Amino acid sequence: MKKSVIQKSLITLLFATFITTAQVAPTDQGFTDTEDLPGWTISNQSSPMGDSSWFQGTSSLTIFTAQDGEPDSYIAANHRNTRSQSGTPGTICNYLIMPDLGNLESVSFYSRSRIANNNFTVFPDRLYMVYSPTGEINTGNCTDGFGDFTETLIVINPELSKSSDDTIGYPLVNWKQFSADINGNGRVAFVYYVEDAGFYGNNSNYIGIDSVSWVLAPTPVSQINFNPWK
Ligand SMILES: [Ca+2]
Repeated sequence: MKKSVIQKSLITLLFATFITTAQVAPTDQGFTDTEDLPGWTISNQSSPMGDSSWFQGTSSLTIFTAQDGEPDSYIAANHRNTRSQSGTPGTICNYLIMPDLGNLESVSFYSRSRIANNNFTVFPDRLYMVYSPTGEINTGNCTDGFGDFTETLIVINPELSKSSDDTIGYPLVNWKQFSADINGNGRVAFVYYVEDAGFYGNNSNYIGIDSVSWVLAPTPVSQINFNPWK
């Protein structure tokens, strides 16, 4: 082997090592494994409390598959977040709180719901994206507020419409992307909030969230550890 080829190989190897050892903070979450979500917090405040919370999506084609990645790689919640009884529906109020990510510029994600198993009926779903400016993550019961999450950034299907028009109701057939500007250090949460919900309710079925991504604000020069004297 010529010397120049050996040198070139060595440089390539060193560069590859540098690339694989460089620590880059993640800027997205694709929900490959919802049991392994470092820094994410789940808080189900539904009333009455149900037997499900946020869980791994399903790969079943008859429900729906992920927006991106493996078929089940999304996070889901459903009408069983509350335990309703005949004549007394429940209120779903289930938080999926993002980690403390620092100074956020914006957050985007995909979401969708589905038409019922009879391929006809719509049990409307609703999702809030809310923001805690202080970074505290105490949760409210939804009916009286969202606790520390005092700012509402996005509401998907605010009026619990059964419309198949995804500019009015929840996207029922395809995933749709949503995004919001944040410009702050607080915490962001998704809240599955549906009244008259549960198996016996007129509302709530099954929703998914996938491909959450975020943009961090550039570090201001004043915050860089730069000493003007030496
Ligand atoms: Ca995914």
